[in-house]
Amino acid sequence: MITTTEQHTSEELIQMESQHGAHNYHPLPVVLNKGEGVYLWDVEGKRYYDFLSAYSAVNQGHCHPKIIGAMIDQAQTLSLTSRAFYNDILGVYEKYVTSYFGYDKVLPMNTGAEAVETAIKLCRKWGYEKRGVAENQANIIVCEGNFHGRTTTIVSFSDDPDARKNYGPFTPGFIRIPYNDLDALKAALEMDNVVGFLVEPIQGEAGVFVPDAGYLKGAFDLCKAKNTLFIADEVQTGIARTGKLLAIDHEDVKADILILGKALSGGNYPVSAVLADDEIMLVIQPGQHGSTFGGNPIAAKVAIAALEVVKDEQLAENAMRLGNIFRKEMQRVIDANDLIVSVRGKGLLNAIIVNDTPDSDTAWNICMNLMHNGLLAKPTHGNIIRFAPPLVMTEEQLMECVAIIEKTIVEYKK
Ligand code: IF1
Repeated sequence: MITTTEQHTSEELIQMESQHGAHNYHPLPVVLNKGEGVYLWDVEGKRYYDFLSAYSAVNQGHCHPKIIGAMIDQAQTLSLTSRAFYNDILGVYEKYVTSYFGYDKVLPMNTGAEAVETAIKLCRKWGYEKRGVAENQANIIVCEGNFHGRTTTIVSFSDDPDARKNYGPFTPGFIRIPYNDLDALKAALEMDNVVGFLVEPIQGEAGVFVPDAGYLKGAFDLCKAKNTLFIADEVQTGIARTGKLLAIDHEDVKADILILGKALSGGNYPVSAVLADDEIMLVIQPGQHGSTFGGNPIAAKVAIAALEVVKDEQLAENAMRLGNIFRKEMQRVIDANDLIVSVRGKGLLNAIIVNDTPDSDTAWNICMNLMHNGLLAKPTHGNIIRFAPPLVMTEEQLMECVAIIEKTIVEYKK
């Protein structure tokens, strides 16, 4: 009889997941039971550096005491009222987060995909009610290689076969163009009924594709010229990850609709948000959108604490400084080894490109060896390994991680 309090080995726990859980992931064979700051521990007590940060959700480090404290306090006081009634924390959070990012209003949701869906609905509704687009004719431009979540509408405009195969029929109303191509965007903006452009400032899942300098500003200006909403999906690139509070801050772009998630709670609770000014946000009136947990008291309290940590501990500045050191060190390793072709990224959102085909298992094998050497990372697509440690990392810890990566690359045997 298995009880939840018994100690289990990694193998037992992996087998339990295989037997009782859906097979929608293929995790690295490590079973974690503790996290603190930049460190994770497995059930056998081995310590690792976390170089994924739960896909940039744990920017503030695992189990940050200030955030956990806020969560415990609120959980012991009032966890959920639903939006059928008011409570004493949501308004305080809404005032805090709209001032923090510079918008009139916020629509609170839970997951990143829910926030993306909310932004799509908001943009379409704005198109019909403010731009006079004929009903059901709105188009939103998206990019090849996009990742915005996994709902049926979102995968409708994905070009990743794994993300969309056999999930049809798909939602219409999306135009896909090449990423980092202003001419393609300019042409698409000439099409009928285009109401928005949804874009990741850096394409995370596609392999940390950093667009050319000026792309985001150029795209924003093209959208403004055509009275089209610029929608920034900062679920992964936001909250100081790329060395600025938002990745679009690198080009002084203010999105018409801003989408946040993941590290908005420091990875401690599902919290996402859509921010916009009144002219856009107020097209949604009572009864026209919602969520049971959206904006709940725990989410609100946790998000305030998580955002305070970003400022108090200057996480954007740290990410900028350590990111520059990391890419310089990786380039030194690349110049001395054929196994890795290049490194790219911004702040502490980086990736290395492995010198093998995308369908090879070399990137996976390197991650397995990194795991044995005490660092956890995972390939994105094929031959690309994403490196995204918590932003609370010190330079000394970063240099230890560089040494682990270098040792793993130097010692790698095919
Ligand atoms: C998985 C990827 C990353 C996101 C952007 C919205 C969402 C995500 C830019 C949706 C979520 C997560 C989803 C998770 C793994 C991870 C991921 F590999 F899937 F693509 F980070 F790159 N916009 N990304 O990156 O947010 O609904 O998940 O809260 O699905 O495996 P969510």
